Amino acid sequence: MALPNQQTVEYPSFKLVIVGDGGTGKTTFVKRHLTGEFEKKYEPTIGVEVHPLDFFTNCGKIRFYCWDTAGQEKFGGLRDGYYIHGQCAIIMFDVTARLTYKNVPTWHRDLCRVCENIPIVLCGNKVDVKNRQVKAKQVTFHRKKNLQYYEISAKSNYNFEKPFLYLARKLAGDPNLHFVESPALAPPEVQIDLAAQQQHEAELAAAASQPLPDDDDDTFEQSASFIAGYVEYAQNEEAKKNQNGQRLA
Ligand SMILES: Nc1nc2c(ncn2[C@@H]2O[C@H](COP(=O)(O)OP(=O)(O)OP(=O)(O)O)[C@@H](O)[C@H]2O)c(=O)[nH]1
Ligand SMILES: [Mg+2]
Repeated sequence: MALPNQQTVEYPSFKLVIVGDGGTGKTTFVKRHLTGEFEKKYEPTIGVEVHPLDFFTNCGKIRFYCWDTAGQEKFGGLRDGYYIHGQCAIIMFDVTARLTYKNVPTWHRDLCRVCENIPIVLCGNKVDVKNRQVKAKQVTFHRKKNLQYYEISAKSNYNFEKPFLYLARKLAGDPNLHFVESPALAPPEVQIDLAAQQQHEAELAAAASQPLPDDDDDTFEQSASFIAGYVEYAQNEEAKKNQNGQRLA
């Protein structure tokens, strides 16, 4: 799936849509592979940027055309329009910002409206930060929707290849596919605390065997916005009544 002005390649290529709140690290993640530069300054993406990322597997080369979309509402551009013909996706949130995880169901819903039944990876980014707000065991959305989840850190290269490998295996229909060469990555910006991260991964694995919590994020978000909408409506009605009352008086 290439853009009209983009060179096409003779090996398999797939459109990968990357979504998630603004500032979660989507652009940083994509650029780890591409330019070898880590962008410290946060520059919000406007609309979408498409980058071809190649990987070498035991079955040959594979290319992901990464559609790195804007997370910020005001820079959203075509939004859902970018998802059309998406063949796989990454939904990213930031483990240091709870709201970005709360918004995951909305990104997932919007994506699935356009792209039905595509392999999707949920990524919790910035696990290099000590004071994370979303703990590994609190991440349950992937289990409800049958997605793959990885904890990643674009800044330290931790688990960089995992989402791509999962998607490549799904798209190739070969669970044994593996990468034979590591892509050239920028040197890690920070060293991850591996012992602490191993503890998080263990918690995640332990949580996977627990029953899912009753509260459904989707339902919660939807009923919360319904209640907020209703309160606004009631307040408007009340204000109208008061105005009419004043006029009649
Ligand atoms: N500590 C830490 N910071 C990161 C990591 N990844 C990205 N950042 C920082 O997070 C900020 C936002 O990164 P971007 O990649 O621009 O975020 P984005 O998701 O593309 O944002 P939008 O384009 O607005 O949707 C930047 O200041 C990055 O330096 C990470 O793994 N760890
Ligand atoms: Mg961006």
